[in-house]
Amino acid sequence: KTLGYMKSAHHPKPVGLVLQYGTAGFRTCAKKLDHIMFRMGLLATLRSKKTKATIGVMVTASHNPEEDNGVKLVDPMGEMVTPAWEGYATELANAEQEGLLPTLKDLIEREAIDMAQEANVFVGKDTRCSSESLSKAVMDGVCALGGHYNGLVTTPQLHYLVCCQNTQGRYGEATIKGYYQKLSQAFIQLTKNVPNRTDDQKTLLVDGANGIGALKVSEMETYLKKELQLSLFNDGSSGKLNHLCGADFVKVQQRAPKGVEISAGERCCSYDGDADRIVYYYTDSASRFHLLDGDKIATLISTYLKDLLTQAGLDLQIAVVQTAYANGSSTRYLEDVMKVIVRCTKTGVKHLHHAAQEFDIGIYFEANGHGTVLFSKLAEEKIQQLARDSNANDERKRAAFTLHNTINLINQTVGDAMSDMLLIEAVLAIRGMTVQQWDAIYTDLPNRQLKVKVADRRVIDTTDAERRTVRPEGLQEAIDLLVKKYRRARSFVRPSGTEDVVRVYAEADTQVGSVSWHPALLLIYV
Ligand code: 16G
Ligand code: ZN
Repeated sequence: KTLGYMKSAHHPKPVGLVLQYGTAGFRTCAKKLDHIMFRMGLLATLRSKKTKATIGVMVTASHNPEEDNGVKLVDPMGEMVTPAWEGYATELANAEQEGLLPTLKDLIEREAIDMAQEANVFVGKDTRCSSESLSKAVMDGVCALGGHYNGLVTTPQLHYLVCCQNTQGRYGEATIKGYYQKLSQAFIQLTKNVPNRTDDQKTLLVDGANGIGALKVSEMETYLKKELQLSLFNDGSSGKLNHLCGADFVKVQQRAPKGVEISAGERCCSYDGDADRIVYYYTDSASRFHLLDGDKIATLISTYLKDLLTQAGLDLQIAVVQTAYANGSSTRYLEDVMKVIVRCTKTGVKHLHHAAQEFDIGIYFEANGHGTVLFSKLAEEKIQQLARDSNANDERKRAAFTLHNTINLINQTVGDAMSDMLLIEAVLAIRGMTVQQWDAIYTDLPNRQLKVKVADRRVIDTTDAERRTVRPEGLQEAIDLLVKKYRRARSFVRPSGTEDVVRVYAEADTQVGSVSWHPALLLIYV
């Protein structure tokens, strides 16, 4: 009763419907999600009692179409919920109506949850039509005493709020205003002494994907005191969410979004539907489109941080974490030219985040534009110490201050389009770089991404961070044979974690090479 379980009859589960807590939580067409939302409210309450901390629940389907929705849980430090609880989420979601109470009881017993413990849950939602009623369904599941309805927030804002709440304000003030203040102050500190910042450098075009990011970035703009001036497109006033716009569209289609008036050479960026991804781009004077994706962002940021560490004379280890989708040129540049450690993990933020935590400074980005930088406790302490050290010379101290402000500008809980945007803008300003110069750091290998519908995508099993298949037999050998024919070629096949499809990726040093293997090949094996 204390769980608000009694309301479950208002949120009945369609008999036989089975859903899984996947890479990004539950995600499907919004109509199927009411009972899932209610049950995630219940589960978040239990997780809160178990951890004795505030837990987050975000209602969004990110870059998916407007008709879809989804939900994911946020753990106390603002990170993704642990794998064991992902399993509980799936169990709870799939229990038929009469099995719900026994499943809950079983879970409470297994985790030895003290039901007298107070609970606190932060609930946020994106701008989808369905998010209104679905977030209310979550609140119905949250124990009436312990819920806080945050309303419209970006996904990274919710992660930030949860983290602040559980660290007694050490990470920042647990309000949206606190978020804007923290980021904008750091940005202004970083850019205020940059000589000769031109108007061009202060202006940026933003494609808000007609989503929550558009709403929130215009709220933030006033805090930036004209140090960055945004021309906002796809602000949600007329266009449809993620439709022909947004970071996912731009990355996959490799072309500019609809609704953005872009002139040659202008710097633009696109957010996705919940503002946890960002990609940059521009068109050149020959109207050619240039994309600066997560790999280019990771390279820019690591160059910047590496130089600052050198200036500060700090011996801290830097690593970049990527996935199989990282362009081969970026990996080569990072390893051979920059000489930083590069790690590759499976797709999905939680895997990258986890790997990045192993280093003093872990920069992680998926090629699709989701990413952030993590600083270890030790790294933060060393930087603070140097900034306060009266014996250190000016150059070292200045570098330490810059690092300190950079840390404040970064949302370390999760990839954040608004925070990443400010960081990139600050780096370009400090280094006096144009978007073209940034783009020229290395040249992407031509690449293509396709999806193929197969009878059962689960027959494909991968290894080596999804770069090779082990099943079905013969598939990897067939890919190897084709890839061998081209220079710097690479190709892989993996089952999607969010859609019922198989994804195919290929790259090579020529366009001809990169498309030469036809995804229909897959159908012979699958
Ligand atoms: C989700 C993941 C993203 C990943 C994408 C891949 C999170 C928060 N988001 O959007 O990191 O790149 O799924 O989807 O983890 P796929 O498995 O369908 O290719
Ligand atoms: Zn997203």
